[in-house]
Amino acid sequence: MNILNDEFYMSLALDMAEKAQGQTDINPVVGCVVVKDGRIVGMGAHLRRGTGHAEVHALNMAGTEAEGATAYVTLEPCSHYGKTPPCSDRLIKEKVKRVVVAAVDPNPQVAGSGIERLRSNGIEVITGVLAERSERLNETFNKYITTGLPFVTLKTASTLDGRLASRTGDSKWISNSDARERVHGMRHRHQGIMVGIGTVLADDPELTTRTATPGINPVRIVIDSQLRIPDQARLLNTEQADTMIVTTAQADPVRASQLESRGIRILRCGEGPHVDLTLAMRMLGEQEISSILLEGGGRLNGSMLEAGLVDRVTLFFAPKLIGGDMSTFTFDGFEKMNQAVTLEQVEVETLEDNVCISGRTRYH
Ligand code: AOF
Ligand code: ZN
Repeated sequence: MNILNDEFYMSLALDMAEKAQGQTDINPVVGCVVVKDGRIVGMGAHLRRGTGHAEVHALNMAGTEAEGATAYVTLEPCSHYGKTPPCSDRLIKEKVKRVVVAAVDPNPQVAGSGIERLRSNGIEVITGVLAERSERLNETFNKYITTGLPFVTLKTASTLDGRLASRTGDSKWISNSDARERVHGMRHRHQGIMVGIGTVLADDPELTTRTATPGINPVRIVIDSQLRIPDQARLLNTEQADTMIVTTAQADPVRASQLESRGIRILRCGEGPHVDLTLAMRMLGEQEISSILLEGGGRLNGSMLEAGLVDRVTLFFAPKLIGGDMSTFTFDGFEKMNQAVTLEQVEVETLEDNVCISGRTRYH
């Protein structure tokens, strides 16, 4: 698209926001472009929680050119004092003439009041330009800010017959290198990465972000109701990334303090014998973990799905058939087809001979 219209500039603002995914902590990704007389005079993105919002960077660049200009913002300008002052006030102060917004900010402290404030100060405001793309970029933020719960993306890499490993537990490698590279990008974009103790015992994973360019490591979260994690597990080496273990009130306090003395955070969720996953999500949210990439194994995948705690499913399939019972989802299963968890907004992508299917879950 190369016509100079609202979508042209908004897509540039969205491109900036998209590239900042994974580095804004619990904050949304936001981009802003300021245009005056057919020329871009300022642009910016929110890059880190606690630092300037997108509008502030773009307006600083525009300087006096902001007067009479149009500002394109991927998220409604804020109207509250958070870690930074309200962007809507700044747009008013700079005498911007028109503001084009993609999505409304679902933060209850904002939720339309930023737009209201601009309008009541005589600024023309247009909303909904490329809104869906903005909402998709901030799907984790949108859930967390309205519920306090982390957004969970369940990812699997399986054979075509839905197996995570061979019957002897061999899993290296199922998916191709493009799919594996994609997963590391997903790790970068989530604040937490979660596995069950079964996966730790079977694979001794590192769960760090290994991409061609350095990525950010999510906090590693292990669901381990009896603190069975072995001393030599790679996840207990916290040089590169933090580790949290989610267990129960029944867990051995001596083992817990040994682990804590190695810098591991222990979260007790429920009386046991199993971890209360619903409570775990609430407690992880309280720890300001707003997004989690769930990487299995089959038992934890099944339990999380059954408990209705999965928001997005991203499944990579390799064209292989292996049989056995190492299923991607291990749980009793629903009785009727109309109880199935269905996917919406489904996206299908081929990565050479692998296929990725992703969608938002809908529970019945
Ligand atoms: C904007 N532009 O670039 C961002 C916005 O603690 P603070 O001050 O950083 O405020 C965080 C809240 O501000 C966040 O929850 C969301 O509602 C909004 N983020 N708003 O106008 C931005 N990052
Ligand atoms: Zn703001």
